[in-house]
Amino acid sequence: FTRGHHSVGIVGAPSWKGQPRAGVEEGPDLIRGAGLVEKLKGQGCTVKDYGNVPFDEVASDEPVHGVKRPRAVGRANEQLSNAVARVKRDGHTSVMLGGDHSLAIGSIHGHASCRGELSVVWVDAHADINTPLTSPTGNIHGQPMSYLIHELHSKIPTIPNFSWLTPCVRAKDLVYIGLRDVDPGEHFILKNLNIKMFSMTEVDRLGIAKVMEQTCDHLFSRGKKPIHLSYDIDALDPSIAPATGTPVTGGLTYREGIYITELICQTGLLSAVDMVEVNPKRGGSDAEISSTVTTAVDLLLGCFGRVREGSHPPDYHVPKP
Ligand code: 4U7
Ligand code: MN
Ligand code: MN
Ligand code: MN
Repeated sequence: FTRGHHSVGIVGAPSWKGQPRAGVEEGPDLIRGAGLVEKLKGQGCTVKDYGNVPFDEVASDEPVHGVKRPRAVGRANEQLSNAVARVKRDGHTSVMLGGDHSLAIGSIHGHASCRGELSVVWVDAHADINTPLTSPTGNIHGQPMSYLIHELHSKIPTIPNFSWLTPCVRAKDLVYIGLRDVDPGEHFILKNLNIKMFSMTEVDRLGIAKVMEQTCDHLFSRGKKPIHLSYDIDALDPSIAPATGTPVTGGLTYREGIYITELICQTGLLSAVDMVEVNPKRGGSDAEISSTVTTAVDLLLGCFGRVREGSHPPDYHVPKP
């Protein structure tokens, strides 16, 4: 009963093979354990939990073009794409719980396979647009956007178990918010393709309200497409969300992070969300883990109608004594 009725389909993606640190595969169950489904229902959403995707085993998985665990990540994302396509066919807004950020390959591909052209809002300390050949680490969680962008197709080498994937996002339909750790190859790509980005410098200069205004102006100037919000918890400052694999100091405040979700919700165009890179094994204490997980839940609640001013059902009346 806040800002209309949302129908949400949850997919757990306990992926970790896009990066080297154990623990991120526990993200989906941890976020559920913090009451996500109950809280969404409590704010008037219909929720269907599709469970965690059981990833197929891959026997041997030597690096290819420097890319680590390509076969496992390629196959997992094919499965994730199919899972999201099913959620979209069933008529829900898709919520994918990660897991490492390589899952965005399957999540965005599956979303686009059902809805066509998308707007992508990528909230992250990192741009995750290294190609296999620009990547300083070989970790696929730093590469997903490069596989998805039409304009980069010719720069992507052939990688085993990725033959199902075709690019589905235009550079002009992508906006970044929160960047503060961008590799040289990534920076070249962002500038060269003229991709809209609001680094932490722009967040400081403009304030988050103008950043969201300009994000919407940019995306809607060519017509309104369904929005795919890919939210890396490391976009937030490590003082709020420390339990993550690649924390970077100087991030978004809790309030800025929540404001982004409130504004995206208000567009009425949100069609899929990823919430990724929550890693309990990277938290230094229970308090650090729970503040990270609680923040992830709060961001998702903001995506689905929670507003800080409070709300009431349309038939509410003040009890008479
Ligand atoms: B995350 C990095 F080199 N850019 O490519 C890389 F700094 O999904 C980090 O945003 C990527 O957390 C971080 O490996 C991926 C590195
Ligand atoms: Mn990141
Ligand atoms: Mn990321
Ligand atoms: Mn990270």
